[in-house]
Amino acid sequence: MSAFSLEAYMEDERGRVEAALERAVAWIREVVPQGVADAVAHGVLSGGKRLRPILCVSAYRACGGEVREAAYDLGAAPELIHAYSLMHDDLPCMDDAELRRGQPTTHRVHGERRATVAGAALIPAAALQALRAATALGRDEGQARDMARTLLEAAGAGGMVGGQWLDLLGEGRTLGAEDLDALHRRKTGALLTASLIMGAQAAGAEDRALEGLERYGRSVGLAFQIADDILDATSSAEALGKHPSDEDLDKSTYVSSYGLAEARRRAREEVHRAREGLARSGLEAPALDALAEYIVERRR
Ligand code: GRG
Repeated sequence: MSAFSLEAYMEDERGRVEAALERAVAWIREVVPQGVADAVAHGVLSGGKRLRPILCVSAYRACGGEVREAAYDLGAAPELIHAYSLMHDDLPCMDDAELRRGQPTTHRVHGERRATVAGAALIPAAALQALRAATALGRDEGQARDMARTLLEAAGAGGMVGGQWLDLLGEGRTLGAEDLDALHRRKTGALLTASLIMGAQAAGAEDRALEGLERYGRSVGLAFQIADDILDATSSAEALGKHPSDEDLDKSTYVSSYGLAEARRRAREEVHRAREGLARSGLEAPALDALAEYIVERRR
């Protein structure tokens, strides 16, 4: 355990994830018109922590999967959904954001129409990416379909899109603890959890491992969002590379609802739960263990 270096692990994993995302964008370029493809490339290849693919491959590895290129191609699938969600979230009809990851947002560079079409193109592309990668990893048709379903359920109205809607409805209102948790379990937690489950499904994991990862994902998802709210409230737009902030948008956050100290306490509590959930499943997963800590300690 003590020999595990998360920093080295993440640097290595990010390199492989970037390569997979470049392969995915090259494939998308073959089928969509140039202007849209450029907007896709901007949204997908503009940096970011690449947490979803790293979680996916880490779960795959923890469940005994033999890591090869196709595992990163699988991890790219939830990242394509994530990229679309950020592109659409930044649009003038949503948060009207000008800055993301320290760079002008996709619609500011490529225009609103191209950013909208590029985001929409990424949804079926992500599903196809999951199916192709599952097949390349030796899963049969039914198993590949299950993996694509995991992704699409998390991305859809019962998951991220539903969470986004609750978020929009919450603007200008004070949300209670339960509403805040319900919103973020869908908006952020569902896709993070699906990334883990897809990795586990690709490795043919048993129910006990899947349940452990589900518990881990639920807690890590909440911890991630609380940390995001803390960063939003305590860092500048320059440091975060993101504008506008939640406060500018008049959104309820864990910090506005609980205060900074209690938000920090809750984030730590969720990390503890996540690690406990993992340990109970019997999975040997130093990377996932360390990632749970990273999720609340990160600076961006
Ligand atoms: C049209 C109702 C409707 C929905 C469309 C726009 C949308 C779907 C969903 C948006 C949901 C959303 C923005 C979720 C992201 C939440 C979040 C915490 C993002 C930041 O994730 P990080 O920190 O980002 O992993 P990086 O930049 O590191 O990739």
